[in-house]
Formats: sequence, structure tokens, C-alpha cells
Amino acid sequence: AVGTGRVVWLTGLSGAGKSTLASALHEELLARGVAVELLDGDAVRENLSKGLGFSKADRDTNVRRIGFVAGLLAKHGVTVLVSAISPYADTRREVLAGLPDALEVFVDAPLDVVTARDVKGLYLKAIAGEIPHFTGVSDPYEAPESPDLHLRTDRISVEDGVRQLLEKLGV
Ligand code: GGZ
Repeated sequence: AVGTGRVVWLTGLSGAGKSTLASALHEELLARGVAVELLDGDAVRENLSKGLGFSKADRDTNVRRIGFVAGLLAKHGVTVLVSAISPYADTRREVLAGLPDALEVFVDAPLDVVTARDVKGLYLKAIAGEIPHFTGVSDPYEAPESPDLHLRTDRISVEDGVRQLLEKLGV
């Protein structure tokens, strides 16, 4: 065995910066020779969770699948970076409890900020009622009450976020 890998679970609204931080941290860890894998919401939904929608049941299934795969990888010493809205506190708690030493990271930008950014134009559509069950607009997001790390992405740079993540990881 090569020791247990750490799971870094990034949760937060669409557009809060989860994928940006995860991929920047991924690059940084790769450069340091760390065995690291990225489980990003978008890629997961195109493959592992293809066909799932955005009901609570489907989101929970998605989150549990990600947790399952993350656990398998971590068992073999891989550091796993998860980026998924994972909006339900109870499901996050359950999944994270099954992952030894997992770090819960709240990637946080206020709703008005992510709405103004609207990188993919999804908030405009959601507000217009064109996307039902859109997190933060017409579907809940339950913020972590005591995350291991709380990153306010409207106040800090990507570089600063990565620095804080590396520090939490102890690398
Ligand atoms: C939230 C949605 C929705 C709805 C499509 N609600 O910013 P994005 O575009 O690239 O990331 C979002 C992604 C959410 O997938 P996750 O797997 O992270 O969600 S969960 O953890 O809740 O299962 C967004 C897009 O899909 N998207 N419809 N209704 N985000």
C-alpha cells in the first residue's frame, strides 16, 4: 500500500470558482509529483453520472457516486479533488464521513456576485425560469456550517486560494 490519499471536496454554487480552484490545485500538485485525480462535476455528469438530472434524488446519487470513486482512488494513495455543487448538507456529511481525512472546502461567492459574473449565462436563464431547479435561484444550496476551509472567491485570488488549499493539505 502507498498510504491513503486525501479527498479535497469543493462545494459551492455554480460559478463560485470550484472548477477553477480545483484545476489550479491539480496543476500545482502534479508539478510537485503528487498522485492526484480530479473529479469535476461537468466531466462526471458526462460520464459516471450521465443521464442524471437535478432533483434532490439525482443530485444525491451523483454526490454518492463521486464519493464512492473518490474513496477507491484515495485508498490507493491518490489525492482526489472533487468539484461538485453538492448542495445538500446531510448528503455531504454522510459521504464525507466515509472518506478518511477528507477536507470540506466551501467555495463561496455571494449569489449576487455569481449572478453578475454569470460565466455561462445560466443564472440569466434560471432567473427567467428557463432552467428549473437551478441551485441558488430555484433550488436550495445548504452552505457548510463548519468547513475545513472557507474561501471567499470574490475577495481572494485563485493563487491565494491554491496557497490556502496547499497549506491545509500540508504540502
Ligand atoms: C445547478 C446546473 C443545473 C441546475 C445545469 N442547478 O457551473 P456549471 O453549470 O458548469 O456547473 C453546474 C453543473 C452542476 O453539476 P453538479 O454535478 O456540480 O451538481 S450537483 O453536485 O448538485 O449534483 C451547472 C450545470 O451543471 N447545471 N443545470 N439546475 N447547476
